[in-house]
Amino acid sequence: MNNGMLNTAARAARIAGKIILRNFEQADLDVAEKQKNDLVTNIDKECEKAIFDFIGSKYPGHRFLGEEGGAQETRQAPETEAAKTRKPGLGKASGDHLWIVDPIDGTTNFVKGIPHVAVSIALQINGVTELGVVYDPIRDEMFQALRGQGAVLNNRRLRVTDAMGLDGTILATAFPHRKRELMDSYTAILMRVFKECADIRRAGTASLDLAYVAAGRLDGYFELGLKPWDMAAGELMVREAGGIVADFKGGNDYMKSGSVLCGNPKIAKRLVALAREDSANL
Ligand code: 2AM
Ligand code: CA
Repeated sequence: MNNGMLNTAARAARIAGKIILRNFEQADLDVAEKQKNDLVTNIDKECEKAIFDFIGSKYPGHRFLGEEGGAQETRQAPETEAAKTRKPGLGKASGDHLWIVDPIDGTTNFVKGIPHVAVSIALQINGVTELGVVYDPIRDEMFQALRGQGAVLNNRRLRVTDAMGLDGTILATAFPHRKRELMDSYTAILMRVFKECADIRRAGTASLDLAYVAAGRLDGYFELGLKPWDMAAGELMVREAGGIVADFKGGNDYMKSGSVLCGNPKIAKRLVALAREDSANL
């Protein structure tokens, strides 16, 4: 892993960001429902292709997991001429590089013309997230994280807040719109949390919720039913900004379970304490 890969991720995110801006609030969007209450547009697909093509041209042989490419499906990057003629045994086999991409996080916001969307790109090497970028094209904010080297927003170093407990904090969350059967557990947790904090935001773009926690704009965040592409980049960002990311039981299983909470160590600990009781099926 190197800064070149982080730069590639950021450049790919800007390419997608331009496509998003060009199509924001345009009337001719082609909107389809992937499943109930889960939208995809022709622009999500165009952005994903642009990201895959750009990264694939730099790193042939890397694999991709994109929201619009199907959850189970990974795609081989298009091979360059150089890669086709490369002799076996030369260079490191690169099948262990997996780019996890959400081309438009906040598609529902995008469709409704709500200016709160992001491009999220992470790279895992041998299953470890090494870098993440979350790009907000509307505000031109580029959040970037490199494992072990911190997180930045447009070159400013990020740090989670120093809240000592939930009292006075502003948190973010989202309703389990993809998993409505979890609504009762979720509501129970939400009410316990709300009693202790100052207020809660629900903005609809998970990657930005995570990036905002990293940036200290929010004190914490919790949500369930997330997919890997919603959180892969943002969760690294929170950790690199000094935060803790956990599942609702306090473990590390959030990428698999989709239940995630975060904040500084004190906030994360308190959120786990409030979530644990209802976390049996989360
Ligand atoms: P998406 O736009 O990439 O699908 C987690 O909340 C994620 O679910 C969000 O980052 C967003 O990702 C999607 N999402 C948020 N609110 C939603 C809603 N009301 N309906 C459908 N998808 C939503
Ligand atoms: Ca998306």
